[in-house]
Amino acid sequence: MLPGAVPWPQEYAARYRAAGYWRGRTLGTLLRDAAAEHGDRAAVVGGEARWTYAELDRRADRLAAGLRGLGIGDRDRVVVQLPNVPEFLAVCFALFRLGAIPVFALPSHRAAEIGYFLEHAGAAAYIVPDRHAGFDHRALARELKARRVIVAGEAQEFTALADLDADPVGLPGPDPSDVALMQLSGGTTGTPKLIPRTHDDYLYSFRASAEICGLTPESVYLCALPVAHNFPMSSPGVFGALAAGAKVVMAPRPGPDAAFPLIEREGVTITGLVPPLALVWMEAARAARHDLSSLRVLQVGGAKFGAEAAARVRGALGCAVQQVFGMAEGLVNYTRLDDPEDVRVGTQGRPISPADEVRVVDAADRDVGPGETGHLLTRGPYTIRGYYRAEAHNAAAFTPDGFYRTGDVVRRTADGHLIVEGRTKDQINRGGEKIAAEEVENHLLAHPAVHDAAVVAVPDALLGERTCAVVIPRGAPPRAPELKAFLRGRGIAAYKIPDRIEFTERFPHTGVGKVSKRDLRAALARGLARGPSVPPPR
Ligand code: AMP
Ligand code: DBH
Repeated sequence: MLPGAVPWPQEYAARYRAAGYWRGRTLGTLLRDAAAEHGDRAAVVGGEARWTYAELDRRADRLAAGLRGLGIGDRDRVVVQLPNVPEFLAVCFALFRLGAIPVFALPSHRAAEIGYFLEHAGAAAYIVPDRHAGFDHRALARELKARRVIVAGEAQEFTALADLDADPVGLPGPDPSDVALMQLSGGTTGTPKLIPRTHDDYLYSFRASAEICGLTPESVYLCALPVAHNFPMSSPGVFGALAAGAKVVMAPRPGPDAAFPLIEREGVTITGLVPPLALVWMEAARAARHDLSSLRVLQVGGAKFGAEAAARVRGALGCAVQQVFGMAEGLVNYTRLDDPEDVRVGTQGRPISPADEVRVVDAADRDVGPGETGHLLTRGPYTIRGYYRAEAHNAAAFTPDGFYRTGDVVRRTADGHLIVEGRTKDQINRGGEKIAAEEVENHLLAHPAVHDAAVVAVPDALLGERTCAVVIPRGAPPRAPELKAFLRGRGIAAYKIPDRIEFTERFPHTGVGKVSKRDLRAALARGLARGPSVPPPR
């Protein structure tokens, strides 16, 4: 196991192998097998490219040889920050075959996040597009003085991905029980956490997901969300689609303008969206000039999709809704396509695996009864036992017997379906994008006119939640736009910039003297927004 990753205890590993969940295969061989079976069929479509399975397999091999020529090899971490392009898949499979470990950054991440990933992962290389969504990723690479920058596109002084093309070489391939890739956690602390997923566990999660979602070689999966997210990557996502011999269509943007024409042209059968996008799609479909009739399943997850909205999917888009409640740490719940209407609309589903252990507990970790609300703990064949290089944090984020404390508050129905009721983690879920309050607070505290800061969620009709930063100024309060510009200057992703900034003279406190975010949210709801001279109501 990669040093810094936490393995499953022997007895659990043995159990998961014996049950056939872990099959001792690597992600690199998945594509090899698929190419042998579906060689001439389309594997991925994006931009001008349309690659068959044989073509994707060949490109992965040639790129692996090229990367090896650069000195990238077994267990090297490589930060991959690519948008939804076919090259993303070639890069992934090349790295998997080398035993190198992609660390998946989002295209929206900037200097603060990328600098941290490069450093914390001890990255050997950084793979970027030239420009994406108006941003020059080479300039960021330059600013960060990243080692071995590889550019998909115009490389300038860096290495062009297209030039990493060499005759395939025999590679021993990694150990299936070792780390294959790292996902990012939305996190709750000052720094994002890296989630090490093994070949065995990740393969199982998306193979089983593909089965639950009914994927076949005739399916067409539209990757609408940024592919680096765990949801479009593995639930069942692009990897699950490839495991099923289906076709992956890469959408450059998730909005109806880009997605609807692709659905019509490629005959898309399934896609996954976060709730705000699902609402936008449903609205746009009323006036759509495109034929969406190929669509069979709309998956919605990342944040809670309300029952009223879920009930409208069939009428608006002519397809079934599937709720997905997952986490990059592992556990994924799905409503099944043949579940009764009340389950598909009113719950967030049940786990993938019979071996997923789910506990709903009270504050003292005692199990609560069916239908009662409590904290969700989980352990299983594809849920990590620890974050990468985070020993102290792991001690709090996992129970001594290895259950992951999800920070979600749920209710479990008598027949085992989960309903998400809220969360205890100090995080904002902004339409599926997770924001750790502490991370943004730390950046705010770096401003000379900020004495203290607390970042909380405020309800929002479209996004579900938006972020509000409440600031106690030091002296004259700075202007809100100036604070936002300051945060952008700190190099954080745009989705973490608070939507709203309010000033106050003091925070409400809990009994033990911590800032009471619950009271702060309530104060905001009552209209804290009256300027810096008004203390929060008691
Ligand atoms: P992360 O750990 O950053 O991958 O984020 C996973 C978290 O997203 C979960 O623990 C939930 O808080 C939230 N989440 C994901 N899907 C749903 C859903 N369908 N309903 C409610 N919350 C969700
Ligand atoms: O929000 C998530 O992280 C998520 C949602 C749905 C996820 O990781 C997943 C499915 O796999």
